[in-house]
Amino acid sequence: MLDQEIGAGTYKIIIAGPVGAGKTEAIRSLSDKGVVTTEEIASDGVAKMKKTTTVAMDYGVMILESGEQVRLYGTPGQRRFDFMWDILSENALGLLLLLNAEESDPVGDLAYYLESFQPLIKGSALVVGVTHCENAPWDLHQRLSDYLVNHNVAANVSLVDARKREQMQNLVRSLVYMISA
Ligand SMILES: Nc1nc2c(ncn2[C@@H]2O[C@H](COP(=O)(O)OP(=O)(O)OP(=O)(O)O)[C@@H](O)[C@H]2O)c(=O)[nH]1
Ligand SMILES: [Mg+2]
Repeated sequence: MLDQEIGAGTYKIIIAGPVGAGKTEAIRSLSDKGVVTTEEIASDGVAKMKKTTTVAMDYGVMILESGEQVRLYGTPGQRRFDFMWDILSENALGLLLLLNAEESDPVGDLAYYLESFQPLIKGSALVVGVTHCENAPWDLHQRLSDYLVNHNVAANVSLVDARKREQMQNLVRSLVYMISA
């Protein structure tokens, strides 16, 4: 796979979350090298939401100020491709979970992804970014943070826009900081 030669000075992190949360967009914003995407024309319910959807993975590389590389692996949001989640998670050091504030139940989505990625989260670090926040309910950030605290998960929640490179860089930097702490 693409992570064959992972060694000192490289971090592998996973970007996961529901359809349309902005995982592919985040990798495009973050990557300092050409990105690999596997986007196909969306069908079924997803087509109502957006034109294309990730069917296998996204890949990009962010270079830190230290020269270290962060290899970014984006998962497909659609649950019918969830077999890719475990495959991509192998040897990963952290999870950047993107939630979409415009979904009907972002706290339910958080619960679902904590459960689905439990093996990765248990042995690594987690940060949560909430996208599409323009019209988010005022208490969404608090409800997500409370859920994490109540379930003994150490992770920060940030409101972000996946199209904004600097905001996404800050999320990745905080994840790398947690990994190396
Ligand atoms: N308004 C707004 N649009 C965003 C934000 N983040 C991402 N988008 C847009 O949302 C759309 C969907 O983003 P994608 O990156 O394709 O979503 P994805 O998470 O990869 O979705 P799947 O591959 O289907 O799982 C794109 O048009 C993005 O530009 C945000 O914070 N605000
Ligand atoms: Mg995608």
